[in-house]
Amino acid sequence: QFRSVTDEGELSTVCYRPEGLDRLVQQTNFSKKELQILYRGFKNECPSGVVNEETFKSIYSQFFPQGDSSTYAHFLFDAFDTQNNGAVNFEDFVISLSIILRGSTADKLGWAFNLYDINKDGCITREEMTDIMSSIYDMMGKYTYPCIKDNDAKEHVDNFFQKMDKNKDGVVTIDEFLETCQKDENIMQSMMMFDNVI
Ligand SMILES: *[C@@H]1O[C@H](CO)[C@@H](O)[C@H](O)[C@H]1NC(C)=O
Ligand SMILES: [Ca+2]
Ligand SMILES: [Ca+2]
Repeated sequence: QFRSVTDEGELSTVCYRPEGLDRLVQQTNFSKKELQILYRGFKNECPSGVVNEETFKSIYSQFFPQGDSSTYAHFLFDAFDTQNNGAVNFEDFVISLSIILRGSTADKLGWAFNLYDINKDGCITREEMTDIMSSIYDMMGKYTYPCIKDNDAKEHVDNFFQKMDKNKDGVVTIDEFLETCQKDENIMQSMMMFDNVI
């Protein structure tokens, strides 16, 4: 629902610390008005002012009722939880959202890399990519995509490493990832990147 903020032409009166809001106008590519609308939605969903992993899981299960989205929601939460403290506040949330919706291509790719790098050590391993792919397949559900077999996840991962792992050392670094993705835009689509599922 956050995608349509720009279409939502109504003005809102929200109680938000003006200094915080001005700082977010600088840090993100959202206008003050968009931030106010986002903040109202955020407070509505999460009156406590922070989102935890359970909230992510519950939101994703509503969007993907036919599958099991809990593992993907867990990975996604970790990517939003940049301070790694189990809670995503409004600032964390809109900074990621701004990158995803309004960032440059390199920004978006950097965000996706961080999502796939499950243990956040700076490289994507085959195991990490397999876990991500499986979580996406689980989320989509076997009934919606009956032709998906377990083998497809492995094929996706093989394909990913063949294209990305330039020096063949078994891991994909951010440099390898950016270089390959920026040369070949179709990779983004074929890898089922987050555009489809966030
Ligand atoms: C805002 O957009 C510009 C241009 O696309 C980009 O370079 C910048 O990184 C973006 N910032 C955020 C936080 O998304
Ligand atoms: Ca890693
Ligand atoms: Ca490599």
